Amino acid sequence: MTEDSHQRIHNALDHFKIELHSWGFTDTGTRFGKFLQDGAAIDLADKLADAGEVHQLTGCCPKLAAHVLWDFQEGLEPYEVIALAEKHGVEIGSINPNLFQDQDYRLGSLCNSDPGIREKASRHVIESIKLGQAVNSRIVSLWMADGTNCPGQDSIRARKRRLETALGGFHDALAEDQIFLLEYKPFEPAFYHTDIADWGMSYLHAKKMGPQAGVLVDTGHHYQSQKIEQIVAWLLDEEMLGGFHFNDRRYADDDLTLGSIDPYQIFRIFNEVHGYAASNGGRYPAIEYRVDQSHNLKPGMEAMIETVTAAQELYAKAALVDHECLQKHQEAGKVVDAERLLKKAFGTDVSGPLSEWREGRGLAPDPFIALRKSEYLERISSDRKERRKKKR
Ligand code: PSV
Ligand code: MN
Repeated sequence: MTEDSHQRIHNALDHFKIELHSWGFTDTGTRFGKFLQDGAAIDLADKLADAGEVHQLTGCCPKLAAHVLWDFQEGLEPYEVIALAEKHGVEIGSINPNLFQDQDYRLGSLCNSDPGIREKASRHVIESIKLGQAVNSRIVSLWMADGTNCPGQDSIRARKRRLETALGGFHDALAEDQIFLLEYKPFEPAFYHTDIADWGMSYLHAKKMGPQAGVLVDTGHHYQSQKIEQIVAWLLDEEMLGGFHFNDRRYADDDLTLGSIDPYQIFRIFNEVHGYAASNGGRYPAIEYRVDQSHNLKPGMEAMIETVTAAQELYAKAALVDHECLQKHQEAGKVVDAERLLKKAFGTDVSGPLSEWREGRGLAPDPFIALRKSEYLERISSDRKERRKKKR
């Protein structure tokens, strides 16, 4: 590998930070049930400890995303949450309001035809924005389960307008340094229509909200065979790409480990990001990268490190594409040469420069092996098993 390639990889890794998700360290499952693990996190302190350990091993995960109703119900004051995060060497990342669990939301939250329920949902989002400010988080990330299950159930246009009104109010509540990310998803739990079903709907709502709103692309939230990199390219070109949720999928929103099914898809997405920088004088877009997976069978810690290292590897490979050369091939109509440039970068073994980058920061060359060698997994398994026993 040339010196230039090494440098490209190191430069890319220097700015590539990945936020972890608190629920990735807990027991999760499907609607058919959960398989419990001794080492699964019990409370926010455990989740922060796990995140801190992943950050220590990888050097690139300084923040933990929190889901308001799943993480902040322990009577902890915001200053205590900040102190707890600090103790584990991380910060609170995106704040995720929860508009899908309450019985009142059977027919929707912000899109519900009942003004009282819309008001309740709006209040929760505003409180989440304030909570974010109190715990020094810069990001509010909203996904809504709103939608309908049968044709005719509600007016799609009326729901769109109800949502638009609510979102405008959220933008007004943001602090100057806060951003609001709007996530889309085509189906589930609503199975006829979803109120924010695709990137275009997210884009339109975010655009109308104001300059601090952007679109969040969850890599699992697309129909089969959709070209996510095209969506990413368009959002980048419109300066509207706010963030990613990383996971992989085979059928629907499967929440599998990033790159475990189609790593080339993730590479092509990252290629668009590097391409944007190449055509903007080296300026990278301000994107919030985050994991959003369901580790149903894998131990959360191991799955998290696998994900982070897979993301780094694919980001590094994509950094190898020479965009000046690519542009020349594209303009000359050299179809095969252009594609070969991408394939060559994807096929490059980047493990050497990755290990060197880690060693340069005093980290172990392979975080996964370092985790297995450490006593952390045994310690959390026996400690949390005991605490669960006592709780019963
Ligand atoms: C919805 O499927 C989603 O992707 C949203 O980001 C939620 O907040 C998250 O999953 C919950 O797991
Ligand atoms: Mn998501």
